[in-house]
Amino acid sequence: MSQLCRLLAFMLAVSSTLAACTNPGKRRPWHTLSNDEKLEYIHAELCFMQKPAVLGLPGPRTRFDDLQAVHQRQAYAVHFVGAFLPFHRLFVHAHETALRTECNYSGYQPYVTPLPLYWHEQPDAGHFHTSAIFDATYGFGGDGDGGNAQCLATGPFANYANPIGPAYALADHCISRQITDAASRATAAAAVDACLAKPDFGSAWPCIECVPHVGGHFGVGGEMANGVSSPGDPIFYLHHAWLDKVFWDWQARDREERTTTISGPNVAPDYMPGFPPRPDSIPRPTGADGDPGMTTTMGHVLNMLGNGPNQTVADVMDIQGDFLCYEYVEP
Ligand SMILES: *[C@@H]1O[C@H](CO)[C@@H](O)[C@H](O)[C@H]1NC(C)=O
Ligand SMILES: *[C@@H]1O[C@H](CO)[C@@H](O)[C@H](O)[C@H]1NC(C)=O
Ligand SMILES: [Cu+2]
Repeated sequence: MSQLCRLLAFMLAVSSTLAACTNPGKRRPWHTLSNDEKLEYIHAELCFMQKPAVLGLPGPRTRFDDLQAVHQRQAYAVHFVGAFLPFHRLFVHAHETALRTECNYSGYQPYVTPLPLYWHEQPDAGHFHTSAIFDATYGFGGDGDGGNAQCLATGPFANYANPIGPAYALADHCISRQITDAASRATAAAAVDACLAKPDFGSAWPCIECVPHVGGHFGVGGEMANGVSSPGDPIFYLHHAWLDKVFWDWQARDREERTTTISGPNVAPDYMPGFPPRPDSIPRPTGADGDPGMTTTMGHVLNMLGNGPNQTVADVMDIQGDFLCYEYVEP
């Protein structure tokens, strides 16, 4: 190699080092936050629930609704497929970025205050009812009110008029919950650890999706039990940040291999348990979006329907890469 080439190679190495993630934001478990920090997060979410929608999708009034609509319209493209975990990683990141950039949420300041943003569910498994996350003052509010609609009775989100859902409907309704302790058992440490022990993506992903993922959704119940409109309950984002930690904990056991490979189908089955049937107004995903065939690849496009640029699976496989830069603080 000539002297010039050596110099160029050196400069490239330095610049890619500079571009990489050197100071990751910290996602902390909810229960370790002070009351003031909890309120700061809730206020940012309430702000997000007042910002006018910008994506031009059918239904949304606010930015909060915008993101829910992205999930509603993409439900058949991002569940029961290989891209389930990468898409939800990007989706949680989009929400967190929006709170920070659109609502001045200062929790995300990697160099100052760590980012409080996941619900450590294992200790609450089997008794979600008693979790501090459902505190009416310093949390997400409690259970549904017991009426047919299971509207939130207490807490900061009790009066939100949500125009997206349930499922594919576009009609104002309350945020609902129906906390179900038995279903929440699937979030237990033993269930999570069984997924962490899986040897490859093709077995780890369905384990995470079908066990702790389902446990949290049905453990909270109401809107969260609806696979299509579940981001209508703001607790969705803390549940999915936790699942993202589970995914990352699994990836970190063999980081090189598990951030560079993916598998699984790219088209969901027509029948998906927990998901209402797809109406004709939602196009059937064709799947091979960036993939050469019917298997999810690193080039698979994660479509955010205009909420920021699309990313590929490869962009989000490493949470400390060129695009994402955060880490999880252990509980
Ligand atoms: C965020 O901070 C900026 C600058 O201080 C301010 O102009 C803006 O109104 C704030 N936005 C919200 C939603 O608080
Ligand atoms: C995102 O991906 C979808 C599907 O490939 C495409 O139709 C859309 O134009 C893309 N959006 C952006 C902003 O690139
Ligand atoms: Cu989802």
